[in-house]
Order: sequence, then structure tokens, then C-alpha cells
Amino acid sequence: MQVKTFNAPTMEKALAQVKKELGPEAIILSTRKVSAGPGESWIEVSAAREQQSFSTETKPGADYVSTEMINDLHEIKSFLSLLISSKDQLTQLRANQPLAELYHSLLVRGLDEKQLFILLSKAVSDLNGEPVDRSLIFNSFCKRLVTKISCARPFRVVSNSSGPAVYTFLGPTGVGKTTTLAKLAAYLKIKRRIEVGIISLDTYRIGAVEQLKTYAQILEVPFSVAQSKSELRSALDDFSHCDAVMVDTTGRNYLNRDHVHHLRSLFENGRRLSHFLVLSATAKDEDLQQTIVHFREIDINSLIFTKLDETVHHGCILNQLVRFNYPVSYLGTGQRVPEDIEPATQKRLLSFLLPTGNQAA
Ligand SMILES: Nc1nc2c(ncn2[C@@H]2O[C@H](COP(=O)(O)OP(=O)(O)OP(=O)(O)O)[C@@H](O)[C@H]2O)c(=O)[nH]1
Ligand SMILES: [Mg+2]
Repeated sequence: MQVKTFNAPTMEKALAQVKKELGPEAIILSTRKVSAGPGESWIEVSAAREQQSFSTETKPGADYVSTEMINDLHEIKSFLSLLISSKDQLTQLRANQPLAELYHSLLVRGLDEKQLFILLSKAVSDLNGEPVDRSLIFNSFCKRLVTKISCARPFRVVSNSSGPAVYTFLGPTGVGKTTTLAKLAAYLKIKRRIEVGIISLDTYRIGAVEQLKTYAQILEVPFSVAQSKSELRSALDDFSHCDAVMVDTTGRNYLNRDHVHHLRSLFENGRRLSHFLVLSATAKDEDLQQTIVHFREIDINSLIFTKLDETVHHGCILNQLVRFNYPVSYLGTGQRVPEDIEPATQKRLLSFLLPTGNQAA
């Protein structure tokens, strides 16, 4: 449905315009008298009509097909051709009980069906005709999977060679950016004895600054608030003596691309920043995927997944790692600061596929 607004000196004329342009089936959504000053007023009518009914002014249907839809279509097309070309494996998968059981047990852990099918098919071909044994095929599947996931160690070397190493925490609302920043700041300060500074860019949410300031006070590290690109620059200058500066950002709905544009513009200041994209393991696979796609315009260094303790389906984490080329650096496993965080390892990620993998380490 498309909505159009009409202005005319009288209601009668406005309705005539609606009828002329949108036809007799148009629905009137609202009418109001607009006054621009003494003796100057007109009638504003908002009307709507089913999109396909628009005649001359309607854009052709193709204009409404977004890039995302085209990508989805490509994906469906490639999956269909994969299914057709892998008919034999599919038959084998259905007919072979251990294989079918493994397939379903991995599917219920939240693994993407397409990726699962591709990897299992390859695992079957790795057996070179040997009888399909569940543990053999699982091992082969894991070996294939592991080649697709990488883990980052962002704090392996932290040094103030030409200014502090700056780490930003980006991501959707409430995923645990601030908490994760506090956990990692505590790790750097207490375990690694590194000089840390904390900056909050989150002046949007009430209480956000206080939340981080409290952590900074407990850790006895310098803290500053910045509201713009230039304030961020001068806050970073103030912390030039630190080895590492952790920058917290406002949680936004990053399914809306404009928020990513805005974020990127804040960081265009000539400094090299390491960006963590923080995501919740409790989010839906498609939403995680879309958020990561939108974040492609920022040079993300690694992903951090939080709230592993709040889900029994960790497949969505593996899905993003297989789908995108980003490494994962940390896993948040609870609310306690600083305890509930662990460096991501391939072994730990693979453990999510086992029945015991649901428990936080
Ligand atoms: N269970 C669990 N809770 C977590 C984890 N990480 C963070 N939380 C909780 O999630 C909630 C939100 O955490 P914040 O750190 O404020 O999240 P945020 O991303 O900074 O939120 P905004 O700044 O509002 O976007 C808090 O209750 C945290 O204790 C985790 O790994 N597991
Ligand atoms: Mg926050």
C-alpha cells in the first residue's frame, strides 16, 4: 500500500484530486485543515491505495526489489542447485540411520540447514566409501567445520607504540557491550598489569555513563565521556599515556543501516581503532546475519558473543563464523564482572555441538 498526501483549497477539490489520481477505491486516511497565517489555509488529505493499482505514477515492481531480496534469491537458487547436484548424498543421508540422526541432532543445535548439509555431504565423501559410522562422520564434520572458524587474540600484544591501542565495543542494544568492556578492562588491568583508560560514547541511554563510571572507579582507571567525533579525539589525546583505551558505544537497532553510518562517521578520525562487534548468542540467526552484513562498512576486527549461558542453541554462533570471515575473540558466559568471560577457542566452539556443550565453562 502506498500513501499520498493531497492539498487543495477546499475538501471537495482535495477529494476530487484523490479520486483522479488514486481512483474510486482509494482509502482516506486523514483530513485536516492547515493554517499558514491569517486568511491563508488549505485542506490536507492523506489517502492510500494498494500499490499495484497505481497507474501512471507507480514505480514498476522491480524498483521495490531490494539488494537483500536479490541476495536471498541468489542464495535460494544456489541452495536449490546444490540440492539437485547432491541428490545422491541426500538419499544417502535419509536412508542411513546414523547419518540422519547426526544431521538432526546438529540441526536442533541451531546450525544453518544449508551449511550443515554442505559440510555433512563433504564429510561423507571424506569417508571414501567406508561404511558410515556416526563418530567417524562427526569427526570428519568437525574437521571441516574447524577450517571455517577462526579465533582472534586481540590482546596478545598491547603496547603504546604510537599512542594507545584503542578498542571499541559496538553492537545492538542490551547485548552486553558495557559489561564485556568492564570484564576485559579488568583482565587487562589486573591480570596483565596494563595501563587502561575507559571512554564512554553512550550519552544516549539514561544511566549508561554512571554504569561505566562505576566500573572505572572500582578498577581505578581514568574515565572520560565523549559526545562527538572531536570530543572522542580529545579524550583519546588525554589518555595518550595509557597502553589500552576501551571505548563504549550506544546500543542501537543496527538492523537500521543509518545507525551504522552514524557510528562509522564517529570513528573517521585518522586513528587506527580495533572494533569488537558484540552480539548476543540468544539472538535469532537471521537477525545476527543481517546485523553483521550492515556492520561490513566498519572494519570489524573480531566478534564477541555474549549470553552463552542464556541459550541451549549455540548453533547461531557457528553459523555466523562459517558465513562471514570474522574471527571470534571472546565468549561472555554470565553477568559476573570480571569472571564470566573466556577467550574463544575452536575446541570450545565445537563443544557446542555435543550434548554437554550447553553448559557454560
Ligand atoms: N546472562 C548473561 N547476561 C549478560 C552477559 N553479558 C551481559 N549481560 C547482562 O545483559 C544486560 C545488559 O548488559 P549491558 O552491558 O548493559 O549491555 P549493553 O550492550 O551495554 O546495553 P546498551 O548499552 O543499553 O545497549 C545486563 O543485565 C548484563 O548483566 C552474559 O554473558 N550473560
Ligand atoms: Mg551499554
